[in-house]
Amino acid sequence: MAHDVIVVGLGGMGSAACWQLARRDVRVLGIERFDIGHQMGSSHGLNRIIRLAYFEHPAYVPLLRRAYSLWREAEQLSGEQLLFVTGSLDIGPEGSRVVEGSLASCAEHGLEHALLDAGTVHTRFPGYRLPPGFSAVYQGDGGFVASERAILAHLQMASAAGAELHARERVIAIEPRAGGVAVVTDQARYEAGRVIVSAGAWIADLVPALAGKAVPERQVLGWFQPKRPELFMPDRFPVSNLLAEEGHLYQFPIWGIPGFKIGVYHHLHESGHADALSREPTARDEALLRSVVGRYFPEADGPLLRLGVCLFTNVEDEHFVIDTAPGAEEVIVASPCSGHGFKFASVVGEILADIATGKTPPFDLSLFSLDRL
Ligand code: PYC
Repeated sequence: MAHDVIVVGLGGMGSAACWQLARRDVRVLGIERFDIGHQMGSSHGLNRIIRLAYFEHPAYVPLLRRAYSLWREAEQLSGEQLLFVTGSLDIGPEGSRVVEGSLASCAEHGLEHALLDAGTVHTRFPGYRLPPGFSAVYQGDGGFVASERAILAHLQMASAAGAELHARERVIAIEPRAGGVAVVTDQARYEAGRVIVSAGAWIADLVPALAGKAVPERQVLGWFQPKRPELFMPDRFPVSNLLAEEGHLYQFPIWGIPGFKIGVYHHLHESGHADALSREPTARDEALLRSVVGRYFPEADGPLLRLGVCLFTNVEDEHFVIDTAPGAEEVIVASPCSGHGFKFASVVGEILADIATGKTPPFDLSLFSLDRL
């Protein structure tokens, strides 16, 4: 066998796994169906939020702490800044699951934070204009990860440590067999001891246990040139997620291009096979984004600079899947992250490398088991 581990899909999780394996002197082959650093999946659009006061569940906080350390280590070793700290706001109507969930994570893990009312948010961060009755949990460690840069940094480090990387090669089948696995692509057949399937929105094509359970969804992102750009710079505008009546919004300060960035989780509920979902933004997409910019971020409501489409891969309870495939310990499954996974890529890569090398990861992963689905 030429390789110990094959990694299928070189997005956030797969690129981190390649690096974590290669640095352990594991013979790793990474295979990507598109180009390295492509725009068809879930990691493009410059950056992704990272936040510690995790409203989704307090069990994510220990993983986040390790993710922060690993992002910093990757920065040191690659010479690229990957993590930008701006503070974060978890915003919603008082008593909503976003605010209460964020407070629960802060309480359980002793995170320094402040609970702010709508007026105080506006005074401290004037780019925000929240309706009365909304509140926000401010946590100073939040910020964003430069997602496209991070994938390239991971792969550069993986390559320097000996990983073999293939792009424009599509995996057609994964065949577990005694003592290993065969990975069949449109170009070749490879044998390895283990395979990590981090194929994002295409994962259900390769892992039968996820068929009908990991469902890709189209998401639209927009960048708008603020009327007052100074209010949307990283030192004055924390990243945030905002549970509003129009949907669950998320936003970033100006970075990379001169625009304030906003998206809406579960945008227009457009789900289907990843190959069938349109990557073309429409006038309807722009209209939805503009309506929420005007309402909650009026000083950002200037000319449109860019629209983009990316994919979430959702499971019913919106928690991750990190597990081995049923009846096939050599097939390690990760990456249907229901749209909130990128920030964890650094630690999930390490966890995947642990599992692939027979080491028990130092985290409780029961929330992420496949059989709960
Ligand atoms: O996890 O903060 C997040 C996020 C924003 C958009 C999608 N996920």
